[in-house]
Amino acid sequence: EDATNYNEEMDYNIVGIDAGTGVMASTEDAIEDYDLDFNLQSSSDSAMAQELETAIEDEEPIVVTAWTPHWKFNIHDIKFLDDPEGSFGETEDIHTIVHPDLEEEHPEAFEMLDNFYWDEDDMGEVMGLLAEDVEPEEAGRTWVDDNEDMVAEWTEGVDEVDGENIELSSGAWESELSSTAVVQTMLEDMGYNVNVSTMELSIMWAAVAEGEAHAHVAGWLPHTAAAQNEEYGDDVVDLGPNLENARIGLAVPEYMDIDSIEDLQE
Ligand code: PBE
Repeated sequence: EDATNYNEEMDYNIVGIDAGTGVMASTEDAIEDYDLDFNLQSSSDSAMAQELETAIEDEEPIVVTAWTPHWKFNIHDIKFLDDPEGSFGETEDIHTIVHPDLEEEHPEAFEMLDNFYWDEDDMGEVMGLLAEDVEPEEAGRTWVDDNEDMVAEWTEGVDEVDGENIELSSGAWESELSSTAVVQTMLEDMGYNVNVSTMELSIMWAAVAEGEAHAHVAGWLPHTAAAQNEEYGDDVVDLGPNLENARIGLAVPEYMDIDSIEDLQE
């Protein structure tokens, strides 16, 4: 079976997530860069995962927008397609982004957020719970209770507070729901009242820049959120990576006999 056959079977369709995300913008770029005869269908993280699951059950071809960390890479045999044109950038890091006043107004929260740093396996444990339909708050609590040593490192020497309010902005992607839930639990254990709002990517950045939120832990840089960083970067403080080696791209099931985005060309 060659790539052309797959394309017809897939109805020349790439299964995407919510419009406005970096991975969707990069997929539009890829369609141009590789001159692909494909439509990009927008949906949501969970709807895309559902379509992927159905295709895999039936061993049908499918191309999805993808990123790691994501639980679907642990549960399914799927692979990134090579991207020789670099439409999706290189591997990148997920940064913690805070409002410029946070350090002065809530120094304890600032310090903990500055210390927050984990890896793909840690995040994978929380995402695994979410994939089993555990609510984010409960998943965050479970992870914090199970990882006292790491938590102690992030809060070493940091004072507790008495009921100050902290607003976190987040996206509704499993990776961000996981990191945000852990940070929320940590802040609550320090004595904060924490409110989490999920919103679309640009709004999430704008909320921190405009002071409606104190922080988000979802800054995929330098590539995925390049446009948002360009627009809001001067009005926020970047506390650096909280997770390294993240990646976005297009992915297909292992049973598909293609390896590169170029194989989707006619
Ligand atoms: N993501 C997860 C988002 C940001 C976090 C990679 C799906 C995106 O902008 O593409």
